[in-house]
Amino acid sequence: MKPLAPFILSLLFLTSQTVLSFKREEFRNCHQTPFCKRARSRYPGACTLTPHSISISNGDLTATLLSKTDEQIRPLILSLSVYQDGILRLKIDEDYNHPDPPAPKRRFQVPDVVLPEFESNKLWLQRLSTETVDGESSPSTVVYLSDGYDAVLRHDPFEIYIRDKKSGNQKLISLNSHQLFDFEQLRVKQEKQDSDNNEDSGSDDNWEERFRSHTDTRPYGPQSISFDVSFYNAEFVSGIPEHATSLALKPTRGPGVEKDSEPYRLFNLDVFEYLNESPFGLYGSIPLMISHGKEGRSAGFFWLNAAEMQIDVLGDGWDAEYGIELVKQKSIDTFWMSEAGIVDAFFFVGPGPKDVVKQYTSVTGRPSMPQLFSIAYHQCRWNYRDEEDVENVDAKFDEHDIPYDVLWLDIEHTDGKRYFTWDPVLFPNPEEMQKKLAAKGRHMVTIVDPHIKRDDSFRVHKEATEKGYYVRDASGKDFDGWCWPGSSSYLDMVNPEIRSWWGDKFSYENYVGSTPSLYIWNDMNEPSVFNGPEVSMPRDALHHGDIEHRELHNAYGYYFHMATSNGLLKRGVGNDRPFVLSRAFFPGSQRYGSVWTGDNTADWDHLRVSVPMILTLGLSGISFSGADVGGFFGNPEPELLVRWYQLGAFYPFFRAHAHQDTKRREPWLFGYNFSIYSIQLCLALFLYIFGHEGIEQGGHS
Ligand code: MIG
Repeated sequence: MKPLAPFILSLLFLTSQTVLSFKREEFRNCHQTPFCKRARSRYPGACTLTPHSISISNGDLTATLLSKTDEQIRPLILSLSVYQDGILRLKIDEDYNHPDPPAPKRRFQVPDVVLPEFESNKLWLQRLSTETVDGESSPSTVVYLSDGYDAVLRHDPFEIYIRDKKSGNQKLISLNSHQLFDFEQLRVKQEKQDSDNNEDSGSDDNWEERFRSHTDTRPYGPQSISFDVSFYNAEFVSGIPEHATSLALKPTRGPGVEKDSEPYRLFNLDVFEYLNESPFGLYGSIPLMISHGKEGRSAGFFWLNAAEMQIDVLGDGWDAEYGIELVKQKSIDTFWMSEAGIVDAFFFVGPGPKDVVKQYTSVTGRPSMPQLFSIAYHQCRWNYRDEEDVENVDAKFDEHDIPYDVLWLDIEHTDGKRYFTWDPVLFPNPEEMQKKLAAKGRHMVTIVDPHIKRDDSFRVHKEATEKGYYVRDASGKDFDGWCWPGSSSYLDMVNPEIRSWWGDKFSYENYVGSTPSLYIWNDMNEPSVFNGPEVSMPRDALHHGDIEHRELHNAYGYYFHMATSNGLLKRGVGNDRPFVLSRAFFPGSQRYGSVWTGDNTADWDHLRVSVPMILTLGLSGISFSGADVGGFFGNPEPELLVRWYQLGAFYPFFRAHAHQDTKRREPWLFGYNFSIYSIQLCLALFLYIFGHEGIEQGGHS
């Protein structure tokens, strides 16, 4: 060894230690998140709301919720709607007709997720019956849900539940059984209140909050919603992706759980080097939970809300510390907290897990049929350097007789991270490059991210600026954040006009150098903002219609994915199915393409956790997903890589990918070591192809 080697080695070790670590301090925990901290300190029994003026309107049950103790608060409007196949929808929102004080604006209700055709499944309620359930002192209003089930609104204490008529009216699933429900109403700051400094309104914490160097202004005060949901006779609960954790969700509160344990967080974030076995929020969010119990019995709960959410799974006996024995029937209790929005929740009766998924996807859509090529093997790397590199990699697959169908180009292929462009030196002939691949039946995928380089010579930026298409900061200027291209702005994709304009950018005419065999990859759409709070957009940024970013954060990536996917459909000519891979996701993303689990690591733990992550996505409607084969960060040892190929062959979306700092790892580069495993590799690929042919012939139902 040369004398320098140990030095370099230890240097490498040190840098890998600093690079390869999750930066916990960059992200908030529940305690640093005021709404989460407040909600978690609430006591069972605290909710004093009761329903009044219960009636039928437009085929729904409607009621007004009034507080028994606080006359100051505005009434809330509750509605219950019933849909075919045992689906109950609950909405609770402000009463916008209430005069004194009036709600200062409408809260955000997520559009474009529930399928328009779902409304035609509505069963128009004809009558309500009132009964006093055995052993209770207050009446309940009961409505028909399906032949097997009733939906019940108990008046006092206020509770909503579904009961199973066939099992002697046992509860199946319920909301607010522990009276943890809370709904913080919108307010505007009043000078007087501010100087009063009384407990309710005086504290400045209500109007802004700080995290590290960032200040988040809250012009409408705190506006969070929280409540408990119970799943009866359940053995475990799953769902609420995306977390790098087990399929059955472990309790986050209660006996035996560490005191400072975090709830499962749903907040789309660009998490660098995520941890295995963590409730930490990752790139996408689906607030759907599925319970599972004896005899294969399942039920589901879905809260359509795009604000930050935190969810506690409460361990058996969690309520003991409050000294109240509340529930007789065995249940798994959960506690849901969201920073903003409204209650728009769906209950699914099952009875099997498959039925729950079916019910959920009847609301949010079935997965779209993938392009046939996209269920084959994909070869990706950050980055294939230039056209020659592409040609060599492509040729090597043939030389070694390894099947592959798609070659990917990451951000370095662009001209200065201006998406829809090509680096003129490295990729001077993109059409020819794609045509060569296409001649062998292969496809190419290029990356298009949502941050737009603020450069007046870049047409996309120029148009977006002129048309006022960017998300604005709290002061009303185009939001300017730091990302790959440097100073960048972000398109306001919640606006359909902007989505349509974006879609046009994928025409062959606009995307110069693209051909019909080119498809798209959306990354960084949480959105990732390098210098923003928690590496994302400030919560007080403003969208179309004065929606605060905090209200729709988790849906931002969904809208970007949707706009891109519709853009590919628009370019026409045989492209009847889009293929767009997205990192961020939300309920409904399954309609627009596939997702992957982001920046995993080349270690055995990440290989293992990819399985529950992908299964959880599948249970949540996103059946077309995968993890980076080989692990994104770090260099896999040959056995890990081979095992990852073997597993990856069974991922619905099967793509090898690697960070730019890693060693090249195309499968033929491993010489003797790798060839020991190559028989297994061939077997894996064979099983994979065989499996997919089965799917192809079996067709789609
Ligand atoms: O911050 O485009 O997850 O797959 O290779 C890194 C470069 C940005 C993150 C993606 C990864 C991709 C990389 N991107």
